[in-house]
Amino acid sequence: MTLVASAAMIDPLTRWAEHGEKPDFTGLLSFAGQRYTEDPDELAGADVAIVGAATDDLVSDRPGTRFAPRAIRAAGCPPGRHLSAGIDAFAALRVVDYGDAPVLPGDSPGSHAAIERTVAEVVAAGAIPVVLGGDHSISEPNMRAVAARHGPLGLLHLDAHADTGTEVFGATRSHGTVMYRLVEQGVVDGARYVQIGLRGYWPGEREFNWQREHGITSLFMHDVRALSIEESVGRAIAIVGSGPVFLSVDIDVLDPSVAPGTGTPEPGGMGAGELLWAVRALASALELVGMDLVEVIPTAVGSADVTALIADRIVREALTGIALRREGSVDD
Ligand SMILES: [Mn+2]
Repeated sequence: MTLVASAAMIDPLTRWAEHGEKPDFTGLLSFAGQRYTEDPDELAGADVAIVGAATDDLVSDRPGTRFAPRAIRAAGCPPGRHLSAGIDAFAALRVVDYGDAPVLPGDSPGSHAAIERTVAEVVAAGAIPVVLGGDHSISEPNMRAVAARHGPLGLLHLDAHADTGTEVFGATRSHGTVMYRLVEQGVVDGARYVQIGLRGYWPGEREFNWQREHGITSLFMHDVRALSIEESVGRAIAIVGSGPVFLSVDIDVLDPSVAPGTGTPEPGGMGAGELLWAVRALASALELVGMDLVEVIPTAVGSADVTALIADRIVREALTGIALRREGSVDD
């Protein structure tokens, strides 16, 4: 007799239900212990679906973000009430872990197509896709799938790097060209695109001139220090305005002392408290239609990994912000 896989949804918390809580280290590895399915029909009624995009073929420096979706899930903890925001996002929202897109090592066009198809299934169900990268190039299929439904997107891009190169070492498809491509394709509206946290030595005048021509706003890390994170986020919200917005968080916006597990680290970045607050505030103030969190390279297994741990918390702040917004309250 052959066992046939059923498409039923699995709730990893069920076996521990009588105890009220599942220990972090055991049970099916799903984001925050949420229900897991790979069946698009089971997405009906979901508010948010987590998708892994475990591919890193297009990086310009250190690889390893293919290991991040599993590591971020392993770094998680069960749901609970946010002590500052006063809400449990997992009680307020129906969050489903939709598994990983069927990526293939060494085939970045095939992997990107798989990510676009998987995210399109989430979007078709009316849920917000939250995609765990992967290198930053995965934002291209992710945002293309979201924009196919919502039209040109506003973009909040938190990153040490602008990612608006036309090529990196001659490659036009790269984690360093993704935002250039998305604006040129009309997926992102330059006038509603704000970058926060840029620093270091790249890109150059040519790229920044192109950004100015497209009305893109850059809040450099030195601007964030001078203005405060609160004022920076306030300005970004005013520029992006109403209408569909995508939030793209590159973990390297954080200082490498906070999140050392990333491919192109740049000293002088944000602190954890600043970024976690910013993500929640943005998600509660804006009409978020999609998100990704990219460039996490796990350096240890499970909750021992400091970078995967903060990656989990970044997604939780976004979910808490979305839950606050649906309740009608804005985080300040
Ligand atoms: Mn990036």
